[in-house]
Amino acid sequence: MKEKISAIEQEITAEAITNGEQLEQFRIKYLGSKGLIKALFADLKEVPNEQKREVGQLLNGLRTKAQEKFDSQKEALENQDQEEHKLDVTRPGDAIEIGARHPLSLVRSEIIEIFNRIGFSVSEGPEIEDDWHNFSALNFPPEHPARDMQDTFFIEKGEKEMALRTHTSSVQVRVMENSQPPIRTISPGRVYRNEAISARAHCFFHQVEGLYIDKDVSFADLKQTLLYFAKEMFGEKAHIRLRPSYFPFTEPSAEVDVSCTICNGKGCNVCKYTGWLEILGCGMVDPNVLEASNIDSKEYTGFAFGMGVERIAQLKYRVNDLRLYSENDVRFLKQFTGGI
Ligand code: 2U9
Repeated sequence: MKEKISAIEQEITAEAITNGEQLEQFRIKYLGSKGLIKALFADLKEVPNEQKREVGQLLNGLRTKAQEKFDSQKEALENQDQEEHKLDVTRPGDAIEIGARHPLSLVRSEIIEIFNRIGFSVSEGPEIEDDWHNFSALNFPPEHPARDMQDTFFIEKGEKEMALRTHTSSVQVRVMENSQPPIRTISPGRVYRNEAISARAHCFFHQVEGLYIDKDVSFADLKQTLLYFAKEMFGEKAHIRLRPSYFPFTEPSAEVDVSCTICNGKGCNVCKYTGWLEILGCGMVDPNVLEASNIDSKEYTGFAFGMGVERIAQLKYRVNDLRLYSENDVRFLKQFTGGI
């Protein structure tokens, strides 16, 4: 028995432990419930009584030695592990790529800031609209082609037929219904049209529409407001011209061109040698539209305008394909300044 104890003691001293796996094998072999030391303790009953005390002390010493080796090796391995995974703060850091704001978001913010400076607030509203707010309240006759399936995405929502809004004028109808003049607001937002997707058309795009209603609002007020906008957006040298047009919700109506920002009106391939670029539509709010939202058209007049954010961004950044705005190609998105 004494020889066995001595042999195991030497074995323990010689045991090399360099990893967690070996440490566990050591524990099982010597300290486990089916290990060598446990077995020796079981054999103690065979030892003659006069030697029991001495052998028992030797066995206790053996167990302590195995336990101490186990504990010290465990600690050494843990320290080694920590050393290997220590953070080296002197290493050069990994660069984090900084994103860029989407060009439409940049232009939308710029338009909002320009109109905020002259007292226009921002109004928002639902993208799923009823016929009244998208068409009827805006003086669209029942048979107007814009209501057609070709132009509008209709949705069945409960009992009522609804549609994806085709313009943000619907938001302004809601503003008129819920407040009385003076009203001076712009409504930016996404709108939907049932069109085949191409470089020049998309099934959704973004608008900013404006509405100003008060006593004595005139066409001259409209013209000056739009000239201010054009100069702020395209530079001090910008001029505008208005061409007569037609919209159901405004009378009279006009389309607005800005002098070409590339050639300053001399003529180039961007403006197709006309010197002008179309940027928005506008007009005096039709009295029928005021009355439909309970605003007295004898007391109040108003002007309205609408522009496509994609169109303004296209002129500002020379984007020649509308699809680029929604394809999320980082090579395109990285080109616009403005940070996050
Ligand atoms: C109310 C009354 C009238 C908003 C207007 C336009 C003219 C216009 C187009 C520009 C390019 C739409 O994005 S586009 O395709 N818009 O030409 N929008 S006047 O008139 C309103 C708005 C609200 C209550």
